[in-house]
Amino acid sequence: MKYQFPDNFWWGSATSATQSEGASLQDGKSKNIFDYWYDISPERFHGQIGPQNTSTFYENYQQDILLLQQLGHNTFRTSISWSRLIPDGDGELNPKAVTFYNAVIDSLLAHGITPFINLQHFDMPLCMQQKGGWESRAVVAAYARYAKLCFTLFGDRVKHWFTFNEPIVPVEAGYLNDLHYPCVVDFKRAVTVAYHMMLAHAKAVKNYRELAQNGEIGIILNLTPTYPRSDSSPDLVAANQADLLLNRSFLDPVTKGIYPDELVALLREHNLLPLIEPGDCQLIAGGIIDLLGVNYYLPRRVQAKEVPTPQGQINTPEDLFSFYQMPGRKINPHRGWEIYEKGLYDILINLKQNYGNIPCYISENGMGVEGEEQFLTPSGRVEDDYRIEFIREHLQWLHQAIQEGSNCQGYHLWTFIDCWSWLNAYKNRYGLVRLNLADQTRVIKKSGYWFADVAKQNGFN
Ligand code: BGP
Repeated sequence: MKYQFPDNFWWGSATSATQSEGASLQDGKSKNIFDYWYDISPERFHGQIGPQNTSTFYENYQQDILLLQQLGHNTFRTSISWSRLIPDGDGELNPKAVTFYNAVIDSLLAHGITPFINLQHFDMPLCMQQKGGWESRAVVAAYARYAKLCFTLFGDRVKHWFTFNEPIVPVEAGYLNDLHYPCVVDFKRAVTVAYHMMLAHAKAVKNYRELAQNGEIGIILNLTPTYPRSDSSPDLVAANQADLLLNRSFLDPVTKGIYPDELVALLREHNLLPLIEPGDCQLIAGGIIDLLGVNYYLPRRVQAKEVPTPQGQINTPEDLFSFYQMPGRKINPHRGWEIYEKGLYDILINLKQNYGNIPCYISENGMGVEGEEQFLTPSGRVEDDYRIEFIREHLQWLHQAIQEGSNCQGYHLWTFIDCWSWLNAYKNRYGLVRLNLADQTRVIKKSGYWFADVAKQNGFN
């Protein structure tokens, strides 16, 4: 069978500033929260490897863009580092950063690759975190100014913008689960962080539309589909609450301009509502996106709590429901994540049926594998057939969704080159290109050649 994708389908990959640029404190860049956290708690990072150098895109972007071309990319997403562009968060531009991002954008375009630019990928400038981070409305205003500066500087050439990557991650990892700095565990503060990120998103969208630059603006969400353990009423309630808190808290406002009533009621019931100021609802209503990026790695399986948490003692979302491991699940043992290819299809059909079939694309999907050196051939190439299989099986479900009318316009892999991961450093390799950490050389893996061929044929057999 031939899996043929629509004309002009986007084939590419995604990365982020912190995970690829390196030069984390060079040429005027100030610290972001990961630079700082590594300074004070290196033991929280796998192998005690921090974000200083990552995959050296800052130095080697020209070489990397040539690789992207070899990998058949017609599109590529990265992010701008706020702490590189505006080192004090809210003041002067860093001219070296402007030169760098201009060079990257121009080089991508010169090689026939459309740049997709994201404004924030977990990397809050430290100075902004010290002013309260997303708990502060002043930081929301500074972000909106930063966004506007980006549009003004680069919007003549960049026509696909994203306000955030996975905004739920700073909420969960930074304010609920003690996984990212600032390592707070506080449900009410987490809700405020999420709400303020939504206000920041809506302000950026407003600024973008006022400039009338004739492009698209969106957001990238990790729409982890939620599956209840069973059809019993408590399991269904638990799954619905997880979905409201972890998916629809961003998906609904960015696509419908309004939060789900059920979510508002749930937050009110547990005294978790944030401070809502006059004008907020109008602002959020204006934040409806043009394009949705969907990151998909794994499903979320949910069951009711064995013993319900007493009213008044709800301190984290997991006081409302429990996660559930499906017996016999397929798993990527390196990352500990279930592999469930059909989840991609379920997300796209949900967007079609319940979200007006909004234009979207798969903005991240991929497989991190530890110890890939064992698959190196004598010529130095990684024979990563497992990655090819992973991508192919997801693309088959994506194709099925498109056949059924999904408005999905592309597929971006995480990621083109093995890169530094927030907690796992280089433990799990995700790239189509192997990065040799000792000398920074780059060698295309078997999956890279396969991916380039799929992109060229706009499909596969
Ligand atoms: C996504 C992030 C990426 C990337 C990826 C892989 O959630 O947007 O930045 O890191 O996950 O996850 P990890 O690096 O944790 O293995």
